[in-house]
Amino acid sequence: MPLAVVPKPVSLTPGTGAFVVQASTVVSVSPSTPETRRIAAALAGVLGAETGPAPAPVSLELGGPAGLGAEGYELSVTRSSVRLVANAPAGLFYGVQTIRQLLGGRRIPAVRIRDRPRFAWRGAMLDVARHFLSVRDVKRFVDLMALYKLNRLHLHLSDDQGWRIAISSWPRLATHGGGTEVGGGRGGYYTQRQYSDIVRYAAARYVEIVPEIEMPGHVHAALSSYPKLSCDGKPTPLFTGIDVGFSSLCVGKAITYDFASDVIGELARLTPGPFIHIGGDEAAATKRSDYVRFVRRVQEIVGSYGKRMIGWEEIGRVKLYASSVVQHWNIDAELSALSARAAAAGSKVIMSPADHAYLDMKYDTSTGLGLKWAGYTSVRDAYSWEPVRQVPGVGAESVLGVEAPLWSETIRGVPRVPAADRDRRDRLVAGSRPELGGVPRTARRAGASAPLARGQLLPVS
Ligand code: TNX
Repeated sequence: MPLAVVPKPVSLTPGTGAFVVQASTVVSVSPSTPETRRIAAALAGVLGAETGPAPAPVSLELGGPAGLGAEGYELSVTRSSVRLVANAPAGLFYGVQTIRQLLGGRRIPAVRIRDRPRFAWRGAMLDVARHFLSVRDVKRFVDLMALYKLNRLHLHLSDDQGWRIAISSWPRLATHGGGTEVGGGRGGYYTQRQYSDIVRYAAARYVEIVPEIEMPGHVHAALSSYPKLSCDGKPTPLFTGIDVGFSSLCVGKAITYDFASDVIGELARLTPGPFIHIGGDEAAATKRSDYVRFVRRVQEIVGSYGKRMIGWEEIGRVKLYASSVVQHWNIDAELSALSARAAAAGSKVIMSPADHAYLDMKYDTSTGLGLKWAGYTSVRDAYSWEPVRQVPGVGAESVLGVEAPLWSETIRGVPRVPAADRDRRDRLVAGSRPELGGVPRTARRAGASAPLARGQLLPVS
């Protein structure tokens, strides 16, 4: 069987035999810094080995060819040694993830791997608005992202059904707006302390958190919390269905911009990464001219806090800063053209085509969970698409990377994925084909992968 490393490394040459980890095996790292020691300790934890001084049979080293970049690595496994070289700690970390994927029992098959990512942005998205996910579930997801070398976790923190992050200046957003979810469950929200805990946990795994607050549509939970944000000002109950496109902030009211600025300001302070995602999709209840006016204003607000704005591709209707980023998702050519428009004006594009990258699309007619509005998506469809040939006019120079969104209308927590679906996915994982190019159905695979099933989390402190 070929060695299954996902995503496919730049080069992989199998050797003969395997390195067998012994109880006495030592993992060394040089230079030894707090950051590199953490990575070495994580590997030692995975192998059931100890860390110790160089030279050791398993060695991690900073140095090596500059061509590896900040996230690349070279791994050489023989019967007698495992040597991992990278230019920067992130590269060592990713090399360790490759070792985790190669490890079978105590054996690491002999191999030479040279690897560096094709895309800077390797994302996944969790919709914690439609169904809330606990901090622990989010951390488990981060661990699985790390296993597949993903480095951006986009959190969809608000939608019609729920508001999931505490905002001190508008407390009812979370206390009222976080009070339920699709189907009428309890919902929930993250305190700012919990959000910061997620940010730190992710950072230790080289994953940057990208927070999204939806505007000007997908805002029913906010309007129900503060009716003055709507044009008619009338109180409304929370919403637990799955319709879209019916709610809008009142673009003509001054208070709308106080709200946007307060929320974005608090999130910007809590988020070390450079991006704030403002949603911007499916604003069917907002007049087109209002939409353009609103997003332009919000772009200025995001900039005033020193952050860069990301929005779903509908924001391509607006004159964007070159630093703003557009996220392609539509399967409709006319809407996709908005990404091309933004790219032509200098913005970068994240590729999340719904018919390839959406983790909530069913595999086929027998899939229990998920939706099918973008069609059924097999693992092959999800793995073998070409990100720089998705949208005419959005070529390699404009593609920042790829992201797989997991919308949660039908998803209620990671552990509750039915066993039948899990088994099916385990088989798919077992049969995975590293020689296929493109982008893996990462989180789908990840959700089923052995490390989660065994309950093994990545031991990075
Ligand atoms: C479209 S993708 C949406 C979401 C839904 C998703 C379900 C996007 C920007 N909007 O509101 O959850 O489809 O697949």
